[in-house]
Amino acid sequence: TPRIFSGIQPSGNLTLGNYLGALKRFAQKQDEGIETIYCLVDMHAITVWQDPEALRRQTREAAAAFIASGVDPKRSILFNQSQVGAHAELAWLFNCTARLGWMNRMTQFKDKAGKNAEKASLGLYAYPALMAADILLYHATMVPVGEDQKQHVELTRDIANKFNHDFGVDFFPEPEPLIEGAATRVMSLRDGSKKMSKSDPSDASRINLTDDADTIAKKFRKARTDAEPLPETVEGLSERPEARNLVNIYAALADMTAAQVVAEFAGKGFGDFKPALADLAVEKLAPISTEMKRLMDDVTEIDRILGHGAEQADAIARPIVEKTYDIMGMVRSR
Ligand code: AQP
Repeated sequence: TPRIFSGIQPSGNLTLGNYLGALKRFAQKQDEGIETIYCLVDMHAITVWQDPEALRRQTREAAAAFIASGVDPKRSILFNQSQVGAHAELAWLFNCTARLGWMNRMTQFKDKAGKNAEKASLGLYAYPALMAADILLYHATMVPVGEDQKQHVELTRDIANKFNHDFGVDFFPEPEPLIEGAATRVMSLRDGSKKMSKSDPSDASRINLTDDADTIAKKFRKARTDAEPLPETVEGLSERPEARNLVNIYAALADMTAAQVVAEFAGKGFGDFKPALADLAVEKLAPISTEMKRLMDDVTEIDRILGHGAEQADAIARPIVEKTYDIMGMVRSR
């Protein structure tokens, strides 16, 4: 049976990129009646420094963002990773399956470690093995992610395949990345060649889910663009990354295709398009930020949801990690 697993790092304010690339689709998958498991991956977040108080707040805020985006804790399992110890356990077993050469090819490590890779944490380097554990711990078959995570899901398949081959079993499925929709890679509003990211030092580069209407309008108004009007067809966007990004954001927010958006705005300049985009973004995001604020007023409810989700997740994960130890020859006698 198909089962979906995906996660988000509670490492800062969630962005419009996280919403369109992940949260909005998480809710859609749940509504399609597929079994869905969603995780706030706090153990991934600490691969770079996190202030403890900030991490606690961001984890609860990210949980609020899931719920406000339509993930229903009654129909999806929603929890934070560190409350289910099996993630760390299976990650260690996969550290012994994955090869250094595979890790060396991961572009996210290179991007995040930057020039001074000697100073990066060992955890940042091993991140993809923990992500493989997150997914395979539930025998998940589908992983909705943005374009940037495709390489990690492919590595997960390699780990599953090598494990099965090494031990002569058919135990771990090879999961598929689900990269769908008009906004699989939302770009920075300041630089059309960089992805929109919650850790970008420039706040103007992104729309945060908690931004108010004026801030959203201002950020879109100041978004970098060229001076041409919108083209007649999407092909006309191919050499215009900033314009294409804004069209894709509009399309994803409105549940349209980029071609439909271009057809509607053909010949109009950004003086017309940007305010329309800002209005649409405010219309879609304002209810989410209002609901997030309400949920954050009393975090006991969020904590209860995460605790209950962790129990549900553990009930699936525990037998799978136990079976993995057994396959590898570790004595199980308690
Ligand atoms: N710009 C984006 N466009 C589309 N999808 C995106 N995602 C992130 N940014 C974009 C998707 O959101 C999910 C969760 O990502 P994450 O928080 O685990 O880590 P990330 O991909 O590293 O995201 P950020 O915002 O760039 O975080 P930081 O700055 O902390 O590294 C994933 O499905 C991702 O594809």
